[in-house]
Amino acid sequence: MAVQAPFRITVTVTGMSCDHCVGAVTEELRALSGVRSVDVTLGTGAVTITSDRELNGAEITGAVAEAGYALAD
Ligand SMILES: [Cu+2]
Repeated sequence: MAVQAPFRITVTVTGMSCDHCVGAVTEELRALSGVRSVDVTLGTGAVTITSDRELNGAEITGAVAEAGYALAD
């Protein structure tokens, strides 16, 4: 049985200023296949994504952009 621990990555999203921003980013990231949870800390812009598969940078960047935000360098 191939049970794999969930993958977890933390990125920094710039420009979020309120709960609406958090909701938009969370919604887009949760739409990616395999994503289990998205945890956003508004004050720092830290976004931790837990998923069943390894996400690639382009899809994370794309989802964040879809919400109207960008990743910090
Ligand atoms: Cu906002």
